[in-house]
Amino acid sequence: MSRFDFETLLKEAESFSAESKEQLENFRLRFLSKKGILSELFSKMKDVEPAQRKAFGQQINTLKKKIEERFEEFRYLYDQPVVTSVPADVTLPGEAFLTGSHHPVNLVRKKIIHLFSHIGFNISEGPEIEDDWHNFSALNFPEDHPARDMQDTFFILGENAAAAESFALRTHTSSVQVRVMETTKPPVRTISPGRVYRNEAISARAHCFFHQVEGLYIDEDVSFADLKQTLLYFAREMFGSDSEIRLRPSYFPFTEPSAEMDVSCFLCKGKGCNVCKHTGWVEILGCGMVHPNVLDNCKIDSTKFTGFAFGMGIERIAMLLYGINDLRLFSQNDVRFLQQFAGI
Ligand code: 2U9
Repeated sequence: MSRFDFETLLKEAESFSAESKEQLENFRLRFLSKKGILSELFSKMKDVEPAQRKAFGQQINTLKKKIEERFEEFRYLYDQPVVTSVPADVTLPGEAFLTGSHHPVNLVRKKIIHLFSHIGFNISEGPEIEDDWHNFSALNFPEDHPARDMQDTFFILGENAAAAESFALRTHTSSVQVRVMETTKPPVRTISPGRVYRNEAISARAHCFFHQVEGLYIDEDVSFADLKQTLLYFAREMFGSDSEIRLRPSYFPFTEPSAEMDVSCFLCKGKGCNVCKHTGWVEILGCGMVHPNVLDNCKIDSTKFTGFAFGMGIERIAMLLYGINDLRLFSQNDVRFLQQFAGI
């Protein structure tokens, strides 16, 4: 066999496998070294007839490619560092690494948004600094309502005394829904999540700001039965499919009739525990049929349209779901608190 029989050399390269580092080195010396076959082949190029030179060159290149490919394949295998240290103790505990976590208020807010979006509610947002009209008057708050008091609301006082009390930090996100009603023709089906402010002394049970989600549905023939069914859907998605709800009469200036909704205690299933104070029920939200005055204030014909509304505090729901007993934890940014929500 001629030393330069391309077919044979190519087959040799293709079938090459190194079972040791030495075998690989021999392969390198035979083909790739300065005195190796490839080098010799390249030096013969000049002796080949010009007409055959191109074909000859192509054959060398094909061979070279194959040889280098095989060499690299085994070099990778034998070039791995030799581990001389003691093998790792696989029984040692792994090294802990910190991952971020979602804030519980965000977890609950996202879940509420998600499940209302499934039944056709969109999301509306609005300003946190509100005028008196959107925060109070349009919502049928009488002029002497205690919520309008400096003791309950953070007013933003302008330099001009006459302008004083015309702006405040919103006390609920209903103000956003007033804006939606003013600019949208029914049907309106929207939820407004957001931060709200109340002039309260900070304690485990009260804070000067918290988060709400309010819902509003306005159309022809919207009834209290629609409200009940929507809230039952919400309770079962949020607290478990075996949840029941009950409505107790209440009062809000912006709804008539108004109610407070309890959900059957998802912790003790009615047996009685500290969370439900041994009643089997936990208060979750307020709701009602939108007061006709509110519809008229927003230029929606209250003889043609009706609507329901509801509102809930996100922190309250998070406290119930995750067993949190102090409102202040939500805004202290203590990583020991926040870390407990990693992976949820
Ligand atoms: C419009 C008309 C009516 C929203 C409603 C409640 C009842 C309610 C509280 C729950 C706990 C506030 O976070 S909380 O302190 N909310 O009880 N909210 S009905 O009613 C509306 C909303 C918008 C235009």
